Amino acid sequence: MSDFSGNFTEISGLLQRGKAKDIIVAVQKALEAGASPADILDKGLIAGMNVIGKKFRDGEVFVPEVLIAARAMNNASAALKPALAQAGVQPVGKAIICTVKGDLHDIGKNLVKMMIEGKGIEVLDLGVDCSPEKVIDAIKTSGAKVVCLSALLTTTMMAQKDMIDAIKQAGLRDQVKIMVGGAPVTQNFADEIGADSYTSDAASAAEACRAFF
Ligand code: B1M
Repeated sequence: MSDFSGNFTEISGLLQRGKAKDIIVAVQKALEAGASPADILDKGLIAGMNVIGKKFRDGEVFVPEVLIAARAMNNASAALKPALAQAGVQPVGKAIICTVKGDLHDIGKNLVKMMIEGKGIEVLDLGVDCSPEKVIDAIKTSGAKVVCLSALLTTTMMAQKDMIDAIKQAGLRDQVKIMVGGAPVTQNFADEIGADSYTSDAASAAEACRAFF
């Protein structure tokens, strides 16, 4: 039990305002005052990221604000990591994310990654222009339960289908849920190619991903 009577709202607020330096100090102060790392994560950081996620989905904040909040989240998570490891707080699970083969767009993918991390899920980021072989290797070695595929070009949407087909052929389809997204992708397309989830924005993607754990 933590006897920390301080303010998780302050940490949440610093995250929402993207105060990347101040948030490290606030996290360290909270730890010194006896707050549990899990509470700092859940009631401070993830709570703040949930607010940003909802505002982003509702068009109240835009990409720059989300990226700035993401940077604060990364800093705060790094500051919290040793304490979390010591306290034995485990992430709820692991997901893989990438932009598919032939596609170099990564801004949306990075936002989706960050929102998913904000749900307490560890994300293995395989980057852009990602081949099915790379994803298949990662499924085998990481134990990830979810694979998230981003595509921004009409010409690379079909690489999402190729990825799903390759995962099937490798005999791994039952081990993972596959989520697809990106500006040209639709629910119909996702259904056609046999994906488990389509979402149109990063906040909904994070919610859908969390539901798979
Ligand atoms: Co490119 N580009 N681009 N581009 N680019 C688009 C996508 C385009 C629509 C521009 C246009 O013509 N109007 C067009 C695609 C047309 C089409 O196919 N229909 C296009 C083109 C043609 C190209 C090139 C072919 C241009 C050329 O070289 N002739 C080339 C292709 C390179 C390649 O990938 N092989 C190219 C290159 C580039 C840059 C490198 C210059 C740069 C990318 C830089 C980077 O990502 N690091 C770039 C950019 C920036 C864009 C635009 C302007 C912005 C994309 C972006 O980041 N949006 C874009 C036009 C536009 O969208 N207005 C365009 C912001 C981002 C937050 O949104 O990525 O949609 P988005 O992500 C959203 C959702 O889609 C969703 O959540 C995110 C946040 O809410 N989402 C998911 C994304 N992934 C998800 C996964 C999920 C769920 C939701 O589940 C797993």
